[in-house]
Amino acid sequence: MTEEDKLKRFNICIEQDEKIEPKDWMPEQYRKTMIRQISQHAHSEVIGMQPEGNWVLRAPTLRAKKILLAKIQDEGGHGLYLYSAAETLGIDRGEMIKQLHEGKAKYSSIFNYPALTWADIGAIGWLVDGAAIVNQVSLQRTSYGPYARGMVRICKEESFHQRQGYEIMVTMMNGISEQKKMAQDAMDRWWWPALMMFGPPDGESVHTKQSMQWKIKRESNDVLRQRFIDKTVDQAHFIGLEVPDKDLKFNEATGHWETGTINWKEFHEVINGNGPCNHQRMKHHIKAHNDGKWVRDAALAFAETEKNDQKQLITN
Ligand code: BYC
Repeated sequence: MTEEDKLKRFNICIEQDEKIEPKDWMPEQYRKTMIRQISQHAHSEVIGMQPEGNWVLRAPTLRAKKILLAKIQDEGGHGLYLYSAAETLGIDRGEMIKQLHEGKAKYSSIFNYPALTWADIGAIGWLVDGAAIVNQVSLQRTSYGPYARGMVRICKEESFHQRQGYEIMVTMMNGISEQKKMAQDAMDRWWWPALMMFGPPDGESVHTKQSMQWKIKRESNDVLRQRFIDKTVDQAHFIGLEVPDKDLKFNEATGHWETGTINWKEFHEVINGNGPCNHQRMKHHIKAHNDGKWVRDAALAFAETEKNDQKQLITN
């Protein structure tokens, strides 16, 4: 089959909403885009364990600690599914980690903000996982098979994460005035960064047009951001939280909440390495990776022994 025929077949597949699978032919740029997005998604899941890990030893009850531990473990698992999905495209996990450590691969801007109080754990679950679900429900229909299937499982777990976060916020808003203040303070600090998670506005998004044509992205950054805003503003008001936006208003004609302007200068600062915690997050990841080298070496040595034992068994 000529390259032209292969491209034709690929385009028909996309048009008919069939999944692209690892051994299928795909344009090199499609492969590169998928590796970029899936590996950045995987890095986000793993780096995202850090702000929450900060609170495991200070969770207010045993129940809260168990829930938080389970959630953090889930995030690690999501990272693993996603690294595996990216590996089906021909890149090695070690190479992806190297790109992260060298600053060549990004991870979500949101994880460069600190988790200062227990209410931040509520805000992360409710707002950060809430935003992630809106994005990931849409990605369940992405055109690359292994990524789409990974998203189905991840969304189920994110749904539990979002609810546990909202439960923390509800508890605090039903508490004493200090707890209410703490919950509002967390809302004030996490609201705008959560809106930035969806990426730059459509007019400035470099990858959206091509990614939508290939059905990698099924909806644009602004469409998903608006969906999150509409859901979340009502949830905030229901428990008595204020949205930190003096320009927020409900547009009766469109049925949507309209927000003030997002500080895109802050977003660019954060994704270019200058957020409040970028340095700390990378330093911690590099240290954990280096500290874990002996585990990887031991696992490889064990696999080698097993392989040799198998060989001997066959020759005997
Ligand atoms: N942060 O052309 P655009 C979680 C970059 S973790 C950093 O719109 P695209 C959780 C973008 O990469 C869930 N960078 O790009 C875990 C590009 O730069 P490069 C994380 C961002 O790809 C633990 C440039 O800006 N979810 O839930 O079409 C605890 C131009 O952007 C961001 C995912 O990773 C950002 N926010 O669209 C709790 C979802 N936004 O690569 C919770 C998967 C944009 O050219 N990813 N950039 O250097 C996606 O859906 C898409 O990649 C995005 C961006 C919507 C994020």
